[in-house]
Amino acid sequence: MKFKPSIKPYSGAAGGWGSLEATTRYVLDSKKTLSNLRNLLRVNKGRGFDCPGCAWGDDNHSTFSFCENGAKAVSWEATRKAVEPEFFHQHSVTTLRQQSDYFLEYQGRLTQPMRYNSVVDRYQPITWNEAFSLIASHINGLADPNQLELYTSGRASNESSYLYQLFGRMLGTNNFPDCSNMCHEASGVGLKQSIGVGKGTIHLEDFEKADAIFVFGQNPGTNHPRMLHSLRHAADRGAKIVSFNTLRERGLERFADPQNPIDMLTSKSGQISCAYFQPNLGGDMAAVRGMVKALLENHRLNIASDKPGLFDDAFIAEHCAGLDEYLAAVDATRWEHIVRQSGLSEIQLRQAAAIYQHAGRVICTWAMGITQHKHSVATVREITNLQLLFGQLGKPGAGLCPVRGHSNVQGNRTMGIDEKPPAKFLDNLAKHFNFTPPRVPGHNTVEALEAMLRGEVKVLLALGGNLAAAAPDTERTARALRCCDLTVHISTKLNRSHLITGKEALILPTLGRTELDMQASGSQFITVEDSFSMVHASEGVGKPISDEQRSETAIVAGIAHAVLGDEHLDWLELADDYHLIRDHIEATIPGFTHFNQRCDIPGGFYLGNAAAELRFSTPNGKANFSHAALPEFVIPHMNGQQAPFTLQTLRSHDQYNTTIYGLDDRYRGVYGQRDVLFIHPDDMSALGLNEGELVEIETLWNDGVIRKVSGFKLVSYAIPRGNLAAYYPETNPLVPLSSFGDETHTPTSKSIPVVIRRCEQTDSQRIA
Ligand SMILES: Nc1nc2c(c(=O)[nH]1)N[C@H]1C(S)=C(S)[C@@H](COP(=O)(O)OP(=O)(O)OC[C@H]3O[C@@H](n4cnc5c(=O)[nH]c(N)nc54)[C@H](O)[C@@H]3O)O[C@H]1N2
Ligand SMILES: Nc1nc2c(c(=O)[nH]1)N[C@H]1C(S)=C(S)[C@@H](COP(=O)(O)OP(=O)(O)OC[C@H]3O[C@@H](n4cnc5c(=O)[nH]c(N)nc54)[C@H](O)[C@@H]3O)O[C@H]1N2
Ligand SMILES: [Mo]
Repeated sequence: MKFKPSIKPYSGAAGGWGSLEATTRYVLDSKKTLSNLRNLLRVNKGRGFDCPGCAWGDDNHSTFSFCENGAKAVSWEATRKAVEPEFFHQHSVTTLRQQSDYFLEYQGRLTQPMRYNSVVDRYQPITWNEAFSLIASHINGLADPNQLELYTSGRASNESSYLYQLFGRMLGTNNFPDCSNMCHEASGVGLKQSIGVGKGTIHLEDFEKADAIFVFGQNPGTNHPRMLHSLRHAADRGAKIVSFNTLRERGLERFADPQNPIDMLTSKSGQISCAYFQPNLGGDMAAVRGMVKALLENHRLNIASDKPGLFDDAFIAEHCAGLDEYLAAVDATRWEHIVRQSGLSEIQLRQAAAIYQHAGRVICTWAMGITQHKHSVATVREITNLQLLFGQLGKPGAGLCPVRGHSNVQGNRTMGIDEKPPAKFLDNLAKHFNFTPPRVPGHNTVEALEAMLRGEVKVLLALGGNLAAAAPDTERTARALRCCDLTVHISTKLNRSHLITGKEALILPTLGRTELDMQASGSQFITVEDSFSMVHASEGVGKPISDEQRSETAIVAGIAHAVLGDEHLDWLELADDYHLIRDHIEATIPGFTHFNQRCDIPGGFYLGNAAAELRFSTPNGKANFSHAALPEFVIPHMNGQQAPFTLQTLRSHDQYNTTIYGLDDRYRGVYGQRDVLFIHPDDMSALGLNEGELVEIETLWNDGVIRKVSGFKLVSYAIPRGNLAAYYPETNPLVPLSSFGDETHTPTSKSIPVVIRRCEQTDSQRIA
């Protein structure tokens, strides 16, 4: 990069000129400026294509709505740069492995199917038919279908993921590890236990009606920039926005709307949060418990003086179970425990409780700061408890809102990308397609990697994503992938997972969501589901860079056809016309009645959410309060010993997961570099270290394995003492594969027990 690394605290608001400037820089940097702009204009309009950025909902009232990071995602995909066979001829896989993730993706779009030749250590061109035959010969040679893993990343469309899961189940496996296992799994598991449905209960419009919005463990300024519009509008009309975030995040403090000319001309920026609390990593369950303790006290005081209590007694009596046990757990939790674990004072938590108490309608949102801990399910359920006490379900302007990551990760689950599929779903498949689906649960991501390490997996198929870089314990993950006989990646861009191969490996180049998808019956659209359970169509407009690229749906159909033939299903016919796939979806998944017709509804259609209508599909038919005790320690630790620091791994402003667009993190004031470690200035001086010095970070874990990265520059930051933050995926080597969430297997990417020491030099290469 041409920029000199620097640290410069950011003084502006999130959004604003900085955001527009950065957007245009990305658009102009790519060589296809005009069509990029045209693409941008079509994002989220008419049928157009769905923004491949995040899973936030679309506001159909605004005429021109895109965000800086959506613009980056679109122009990154629409580049004219191409990785041709000549590139692979020049570079061996071993030499490519020395390159950074940024370099790999920056080479451009994959254009032709490639097969790894281990003799010359290079990828070489192969035809589609040869690729499909190779896959078929491996899969048909398996002793057991469970020797296959089918990974999915959350950009895959409903149509391609539906075919993919059907293919796996017709083969006889439920091995569907996916990115969601590393992401919002705890939200699904926790919400299902509490309210019977693992999805959020609100509509986008509810942000216009809420009196207060509590944002837990989320950085929308970078990861869901369009959410800032909703927060800003809510704040402008007087709603209280309360943030719980370990770091001071600019987007949660102030926001100038880059699409509002008045804001831009007057440099006006709106305050977002009226209160900002910085809990310890993993401290949110304690924080919410503290709020409830304060609210319960006020509730009882009211009742003692013959005033109405605070809680919604009628709602609780009609819809909930487990109140007494929960209140007993709250009574049994001591303030000392709450304060120590949350890192917030009793006064602060009483303040937060007071804001909650005086708001009629409350939305709670959350993301990775809540879900990537050991006790994440308990934390999601604690947030739900708070909402249930006040009857914040089934009314406008109120509810639960896990803000999803990948643009179609929620849709993937709806389509059956699920290693533990509900029995009813399998029954529907069995009946409609007349086969016997497997009933034994399959592997999630961590279990899949462990099975690979044990030598039990022969073939890995990956529908998108970058498992090698996204999964924890980088070195063990690499070893796991190398244990496979065949690894196959359906991808748009070159990434690390292509370079850590099984004995054999294939790269299958696919069209992106922004591109025209022409099949035998004409141009195809696909569908996706956002965080608000809205399903809508998406149709690409850009001309593909190569005739050899195929759509994900066509590739999955091609693989299924080669492996299974067309005895059960005419796979290739389905790829010719996606309407036929949607007919099968309609016949097997509730909520998709008249699916094809409803794809024409602008803005899409709502799938429905039983809990939002106060119907609870839990075993007792009620919304269930949980009554877990606060864990004694929230950070996984070895032998009862607390580590001096807890590290969270998070995203910079210039990245999309493992895709690194650039080396800046503007709102946090970091430029031209990524190997930085955010630390409280007093922690730095207590260790005799100085700003800008390089350190190594080592995980304290209980298996004797040394997990260490070095060359991280110290940056003093507004973060509570004892807490650290650094970017993912550079720090993935520090997350032990065996450290995961209770009931979820989600790697504990936000609570890694570590020590730090001064060091002299950088790791030039972290992945062997
Ligand atoms: N531009 C862009 N957009 C994206 C992505 C991207 O990489 N780039 N990724 C997409 C995906 S897959 C996802 S899942 C989402 C991720 O969206 P986020 O969850 O916002 O992502 P992270 O960067 O992991 O940020 C975690 C935030 O939670 C805070 N935090 C961490 N631990 C704790 C804690 O214990 N308590 C509290 N209260 N706060 C905590 C961190 O300080 C940080 O602000 O974004 C999606 N959108
Ligand atoms: N330490 C740490 N680890 C984490 C996290 C963390 O916060 N900290 N976050 C976790 C989370 S929330 C998630 S969701 C996972 C993400 O895990 P993944 O979803 O596996 O990773 P991505 O980086 O999103 O995948 C990027 C690759 O997808 C391919 N791609 C892009 N667009 C398309 C497309 O349209 N079709 C196809 N077929 N391929 C495409 C490109 O080749 C690109 O290189 O990482 C997890 N890992
Ligand atoms: Mo995610």
